[in-house]
Amino acid sequence: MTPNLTRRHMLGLGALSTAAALGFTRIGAASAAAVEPAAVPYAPAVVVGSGYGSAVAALRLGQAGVRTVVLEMGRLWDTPGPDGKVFPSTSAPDHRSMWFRTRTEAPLAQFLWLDVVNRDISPYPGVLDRVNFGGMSVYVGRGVGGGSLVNGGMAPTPRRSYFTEVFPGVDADEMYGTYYPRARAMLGVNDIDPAWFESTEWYRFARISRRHAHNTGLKTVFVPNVYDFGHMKREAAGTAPRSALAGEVIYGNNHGKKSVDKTYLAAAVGTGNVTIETMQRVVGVRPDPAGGYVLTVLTSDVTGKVTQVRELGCRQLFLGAGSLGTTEILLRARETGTLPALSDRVGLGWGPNGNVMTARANHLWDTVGAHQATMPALGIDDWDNAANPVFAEIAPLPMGLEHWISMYLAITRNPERGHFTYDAATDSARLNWRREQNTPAVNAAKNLFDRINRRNFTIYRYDLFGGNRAFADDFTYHPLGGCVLGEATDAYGRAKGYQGLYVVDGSLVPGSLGVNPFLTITALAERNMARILADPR
Ligand code: FAE
Repeated sequence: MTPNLTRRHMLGLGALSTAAALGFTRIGAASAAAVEPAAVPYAPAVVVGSGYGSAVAALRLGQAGVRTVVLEMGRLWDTPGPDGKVFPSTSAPDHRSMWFRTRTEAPLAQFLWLDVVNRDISPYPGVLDRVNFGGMSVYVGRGVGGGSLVNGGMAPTPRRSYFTEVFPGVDADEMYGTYYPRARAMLGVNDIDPAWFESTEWYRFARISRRHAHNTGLKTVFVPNVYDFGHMKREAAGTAPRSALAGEVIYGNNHGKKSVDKTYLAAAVGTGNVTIETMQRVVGVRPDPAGGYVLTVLTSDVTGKVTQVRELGCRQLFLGAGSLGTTEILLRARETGTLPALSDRVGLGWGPNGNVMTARANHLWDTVGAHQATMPALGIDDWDNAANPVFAEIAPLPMGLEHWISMYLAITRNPERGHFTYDAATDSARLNWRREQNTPAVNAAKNLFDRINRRNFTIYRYDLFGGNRAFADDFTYHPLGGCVLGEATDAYGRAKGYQGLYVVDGSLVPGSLGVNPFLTITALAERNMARILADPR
């Protein structure tokens, strides 16, 4: 098994593009000639969703010769719009930016307390969704590639000691020796050239924040990324089309970013065994009396209208719809009685990875630069501070003008957990998370940034997050848990109570990881798929 890009992989990428050009939502080849039940259309394996966990499952199934259908509720993102671009820019978002909205809901709602960030848009299956629950909003990606389409690309590896605490039942030697390196190679994780980082205007904002951290006696580390830093350098030199240097990130990157549609999923389609179908939302799962499962799938058009309700059978079902999506599918199945033997742990153990954003106002002489790359490359690493562990990424705020703002995404060790309940009236999963549950995260971030402010004679910005707040504690980019490994599933993601039913995504992670999660989600999926293929159960 070669983890790196192969010829088949490139063929797969071609297949993804050609299918999109044809406006075709089914991609790949049906090759198996096995005897299959006739009652409903059937695939030996179905993968729900197409983010990190799903992408790993699809590739490894395809390589094992298993004919696999991937069902994704969003669209395939590779057809340019009238502006010649696949994704809209962050400064001028249009219908492509958000999932069925009439107005964008950007994380940073204001500037100087003014609502100058968000825009009216027409409803469309756009690439970024914000799922609003009472005390917490969750940002997720929609489309072939899931969160990899919209995220900041940061791919740090968690402290081994914390990983062991979070996953006591997982062999850390195996993870750190085999699966993290495999995931990094497949995802195309790379490091910024330190010499370029020191000299380029595009990371001046990070160098200023680093100086203030160092003044405070804090350590900083470079954060690896899946954005191609070589491409970024060429963007700066004017020899490659701009994306990270053109303000693109949360509504998609038109260049430079290795999202999983360009890595794992392209390789999966390249095996000839994997088909990806878009605008397909899985809402129901029931056991097939003949063995395996029957899914209820809604097909929608770009207006959101359901154009077809159908059933699809499979022998093996891999759920990779993300923490919210997978948990909802299983919770609904358990509570409506289609899969009643699922564990009573389904729905539990959810957390926002201790996410809190904050911002500081710098002195006039500490300019952060009008030019800022959108991919963070540096973090303040105070995770070893036992009394107050924080890993704070130095985030850009690319507004095209000097604003003297230092922005951060702090990841803290918040022990609070939420849980999901099934709401029959809306047929959906409700997240039970009270706003106060983020107080430990805010306190930890405040402890760190109070020290930085004191030492550098600076203050917080109160104009960016609404409600005169210095800390944004009401949204997360890192939804984790809901079907926790070893609780709702066995030690490899096999759902308790049923055979041939697997969870492969971020819902396996119990609410906290100490760093950004996609590398770990990918590595864990690699580990679990290796076991599942050897021992399906
Ligand atoms: P995910 O990538 O969310 O994929 C789930 C897929 O399933 C999506 O494509 C859904 O549309 C689809 N789906 C959901 N329900 C259904 C259904 N019922 N039927 C069919 N399809 C369905 O899952 N993480 C990092 O490590 N580094 C970062 O720099 C970073 N930055 C982020 C920035 C933003 C703005 C956001 C939103 C997230 C960021 N994350 C980052 C988080 C990261 O993207 C996330 O942890 C992973 O994408 C989760 O991977 P999963 O495989 O769990």
